[in-house]
Amino acid sequence: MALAGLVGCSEKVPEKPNVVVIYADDIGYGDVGCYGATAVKTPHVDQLAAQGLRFTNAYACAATCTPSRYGMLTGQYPFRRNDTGIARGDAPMIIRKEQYTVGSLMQDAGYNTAMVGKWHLGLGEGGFNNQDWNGFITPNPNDIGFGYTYFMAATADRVPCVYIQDGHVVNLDPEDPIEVSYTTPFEGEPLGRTHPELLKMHPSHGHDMAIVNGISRIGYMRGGKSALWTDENFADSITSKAVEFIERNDPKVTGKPFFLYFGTNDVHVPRVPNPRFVGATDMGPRGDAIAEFDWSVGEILNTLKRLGLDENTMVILSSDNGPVVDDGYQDQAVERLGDHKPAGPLRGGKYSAFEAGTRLPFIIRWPEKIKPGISDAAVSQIDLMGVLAGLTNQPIPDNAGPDSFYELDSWLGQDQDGREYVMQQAGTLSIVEGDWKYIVPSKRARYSASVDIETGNDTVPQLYNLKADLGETNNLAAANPEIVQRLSEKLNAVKEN
Ligand code: NG6
Ligand code: CA
Repeated sequence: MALAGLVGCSEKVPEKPNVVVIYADDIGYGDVGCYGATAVKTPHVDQLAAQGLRFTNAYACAATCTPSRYGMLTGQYPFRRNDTGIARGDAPMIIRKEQYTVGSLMQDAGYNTAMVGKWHLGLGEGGFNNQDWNGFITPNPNDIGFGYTYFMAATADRVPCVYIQDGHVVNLDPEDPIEVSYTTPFEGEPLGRTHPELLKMHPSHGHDMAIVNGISRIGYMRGGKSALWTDENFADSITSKAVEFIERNDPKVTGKPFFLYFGTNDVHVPRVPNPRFVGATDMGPRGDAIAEFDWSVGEILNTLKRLGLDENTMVILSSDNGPVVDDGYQDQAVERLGDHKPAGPLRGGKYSAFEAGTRLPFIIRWPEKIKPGISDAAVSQIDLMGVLAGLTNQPIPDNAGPDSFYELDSWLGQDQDGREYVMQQAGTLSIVEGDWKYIVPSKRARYSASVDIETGNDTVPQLYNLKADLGETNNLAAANPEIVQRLSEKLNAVKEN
């Protein structure tokens, strides 16, 4: 059905659109203007929404980064494997070399492809204290469908604090090799916990190991001085690489469309926006990092416009998981939050099975095909592969993207219902179907004090009517055993599929 709409015989077959996925880190449902934020201005995100389709009911696969990205890029639920939790900075590559990704799909469909920014899905084969950062690191994202790559291995708060381009650490001096360990400090290297006087930003919990750029991180690291990043330049650096990729891959010159997966570091910790954005909000670094994110979005949109590519480029903007205020650094995020509601009307946050963990801003703009508006259709990032397959008319190999559906119609605003159900993963699994959400019972803690987030775990089944009770305050499970049973059976069927 979806395909017929695009390649119908009465219509001229349109040129395949370029596709840009802008993927924020830890930006919540209420963090940008078009979803209700007022304490920070996000004119570029808002413009994208005004010119495109803004979804109110869109989900990431999980409430943390690694599983969310795994699901979106492979089309396989992260809970199907036990090694998709938040990855260490030296984790071996999680997506296997032989796995099919959205990058592979787009290459097969004739696109030039790239991933720029945050990776956090492991690298190489050695892994776990055994990664060699000084040669060609393989396998890497170039092996799974991304023709050009420029990224950080994990997160800004995890070592090694270096950029990697096409498998090589950028600006590495061979005379000063990098050593990384996640278990043992290197002799003579100052640490956050032993030398707090060297820090310009102090941890609030964890993050007391290697010091890079006056900020202590997770993990130990030595060497690689010439390759170390400067947090203040992070957005500039990755945004310029993304812009250069678009410029180099202008289809008018290459004859091929492009696909860019751009993962920002904003607004993950440590939040150290460029001085240009310091003071952009009254909220301190977390608010200023949102302003910096918006700037990055603007740079991408301006580039598309300048090259005359904006009409036939599908821009998808979302986030990997919900918001957290104190995620481990004393950066004034709590003290200066004011009235800002990072999760908007939703309960929970990052790490949480409640809605704020996975329900996120989700905007798609494609002027040639999508009528601007708001969609309440249920959509999930797990469908990126299916949607891009439909969009490019490119078949997916049999075993690829097993959980990804051809939801092209809902992503283009032509179907107001969307997915029949949406699976979510936090400490436990949940399923949303229509107005109902069911959270599987779990013995895990109900509250995480360090981040001040309700995790959504409970030892009893939870059932919420999201239409009547978006804030998930009224557990209706006991009163509706048959709905609990139906959703629980559905969830198990998907899980065991
Ligand atoms: C947690 C970190 C947190 C953040 C998160 C991953 C501590 C105490 N907390 O373990 O700061 O890095 O992992 O975030 O170390 S994510 O968005 O990449 O999933
Ligand atoms: Ca994240």
